[in-house]
Order: sequence, then structure tokens, then C-alpha cells
Amino acid sequence: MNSGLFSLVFRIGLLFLSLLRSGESQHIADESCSVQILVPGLKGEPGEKGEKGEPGRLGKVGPVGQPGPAGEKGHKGAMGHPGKIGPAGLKGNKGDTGDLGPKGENGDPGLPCECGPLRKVIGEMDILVTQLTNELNFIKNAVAGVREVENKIYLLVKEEKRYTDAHEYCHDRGGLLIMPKDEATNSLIASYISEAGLSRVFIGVNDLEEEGQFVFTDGSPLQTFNKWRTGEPNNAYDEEDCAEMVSSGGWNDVACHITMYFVCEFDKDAP
Ligand SMILES: [Ca+2]
Ligand SMILES: [Ca+2]
Repeated sequence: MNSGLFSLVFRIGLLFLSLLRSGESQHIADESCSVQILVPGLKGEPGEKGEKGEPGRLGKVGPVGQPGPAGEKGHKGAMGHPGKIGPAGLKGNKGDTGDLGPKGENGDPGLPCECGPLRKVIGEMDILVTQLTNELNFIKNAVAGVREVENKIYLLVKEEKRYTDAHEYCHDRGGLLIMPKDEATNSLIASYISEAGLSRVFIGVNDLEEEGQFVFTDGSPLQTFNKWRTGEPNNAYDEEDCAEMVSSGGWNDVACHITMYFVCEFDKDAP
């Protein structure tokens, strides 16, 4: 008998004595006999397999595994959205000058400029230039030689003009077409013409106001002197209302619209 089993028997004996003192001695005596049977018997037969138990708790998380082998390359994805516009770059260097381009087509005519005052000034300047040119020619002729008497100056103008234009030319310069009112003056002008190598000039005689009534260009009548050639004035073709002097000094009525040189006279006393 081992110590554990002995201790158990001893404890059971103490329990038995305690029960005797309580007056139930007979019955306890029977029980004490069966205590002997409590010694372990032979191992019994295995029992039937029990039912399956409840699932156990989740185990701990295992360590990270090693990367697997690389798979096949996937297909190319769709193009993404365009990105934002980046900041402006720095200004580049100036390039070389290009070749000259082809000539363009002519443009439309421009609008007429509103430069009336300027045109007026230009027009006035043109008039001045014309006047100065005429004066220059006048001076050239004068330098070439004038004829002079006590109270008059005579100028042979070597510009072919019609009668009225010749009259205006002399008048604009303060004179008149030559009016030979006496033999001396007529002779002087005749020599003036011939010395210039001319054959004829306009003189200040006409019958423009009344046919056949010749007057000097200052309006005075031919009362005391005339130098008409034989057969003149004849008013040929009914159109001769002006007069010329030929180099011999004789007069002839001619048409006013023909052009020829002429002689102006100027009063020395004129202001
Ligand atoms: Ca006439
Ligand atoms: Ca005539």
C-alpha cells in the first residue's frame, strides 16, 4: 500500500469514528466493509468516440512570405489625361534678319485727303513760281536791250502771244502795248524790230469796239497819226481787228488770235 492510498483510508476511518459517535454504528459497520473495494481495478474498455468538438480559436498571424515569381507583362493602359500647362519659358535670342519678301500687290486708292489749306498754299506757291519765272524772262529781255526816250521806255518781248495776252502782259507790268503816236516813235520801234531780226510785232492798235474805228489801246483815237500800209486796214476775211507793225514801220490790220512778239511801253513818270 502506497502513501496516497493509506492517507485516503485513514481519512475514511476518521469519518467512520465520527459517525459512531452520532449513534449510527451498525449501519456504518456495514459500510466500512465496502470501503475495501475502492482499490483501483483493471483498465476498462475504450469508450465510444465522442462527437466532434467546436472549432478552435484562430492561430497567430504567420510571417510575411517571399515575393512570388514575376507574371507576364500586362497590356498597355489607356492614355491618361493631359497634364497642366507648365510655366512660360525664358525669352529666346533674337533671330537673324530674313530675306526680303516679294513685292505686294498695289493697294486700293486712298481717300482724298482733307488738306484744302495745304493745297491752297501749294497752289499759291505755284502761282508765285510762275510769276517769278515770267519776271525773270522779263528781266532777261530787258537786259537784252530796251529802247528809251525822254519820258518812255520800250521793251521788245520775244514771246509769241495773242493780242489780248500780249496786252495783259504789258498791263500786268504797269505798261501798255506800244502806241506809236508820232513819226519819231514809229521810226524808233521800226528800227527796234529790224535790229532784233524780226519782221513784225503786235502794236497797241485795234478796232475791237467798232469795226473800222481803230483806236490806241489806251482808248485814244487815231486822229493825228497812223502808218497804215497801202491797202490797209482791209479787215481781211472780216476778222482783222488788231494791228501789227512790220520792220519797215508800216501797219497792217491782222486777226487778233494769231501769235507773235510784241512791244510794251512804260511811262517813266508812272508811280
Ligand atoms: Ca477790223
Ligand atoms: Ca489787213
